[in-house]
Amino acid sequence: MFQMDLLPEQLGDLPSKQEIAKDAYLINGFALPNQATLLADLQHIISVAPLRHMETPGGFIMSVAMTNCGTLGWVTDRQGYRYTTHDPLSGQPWPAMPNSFMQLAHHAAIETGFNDFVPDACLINQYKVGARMTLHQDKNELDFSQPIVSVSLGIPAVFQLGGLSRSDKPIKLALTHGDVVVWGGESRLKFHGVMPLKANCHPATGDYRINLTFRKAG
Ligand SMILES: O=C(O)CCC(=O)C(=O)O
Ligand SMILES: [Mn+2]
Repeated sequence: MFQMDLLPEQLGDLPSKQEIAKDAYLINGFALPNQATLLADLQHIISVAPLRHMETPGGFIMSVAMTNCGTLGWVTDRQGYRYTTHDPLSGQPWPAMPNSFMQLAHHAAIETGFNDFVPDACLINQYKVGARMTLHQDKNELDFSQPIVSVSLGIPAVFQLGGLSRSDKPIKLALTHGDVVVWGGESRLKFHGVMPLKANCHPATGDYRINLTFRKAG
């Protein structure tokens, strides 16, 4: 079990939180206080389970490079989208989820009213200029009562949050370093995506945006 050594009320002035849709929130800067630890832990994960461009079931190579930590990791290949316990590249279990990741996700969920979120999967997405994620639903998880917690690091991106049908017009949110988006409840299965990344540079990540998507998958 992970340690809970920093409660949200001990973080000092909390960043602004806004409800962007029913049961969906943006908390600006929520990850900033712990960014140094998060980035160091991220480097370790990537050294063990490198970022890679996965193939979709339809045979397209994803523009976003991905890896995972936690007991379950999300993968895609010609066989489909699914969670695995092991990294298909190395044959080894995915790296353990660091305490810093677990605490961040757990506290962001509490901050938005989801009190017992303990993720078992963290998908790490790396976007370079031009990379994007088309509108999709996160629905490979077993339990939709748990929210998604999504952390943005590095260069800015435009996040889209739509409705329960693909054709619903999405709202657009500018996400910057340290922002956290949480969606659950009535929004858990809403379509969402990321617009093609514009060229930029950030001291923490260089030319890249990193996204950490926390889920209770199993
Ligand atoms: O990069 C993001 O902000 C969203 C990522 C996402 O939706 C996913 O990995 O399923
Ligand atoms: Mn998603």
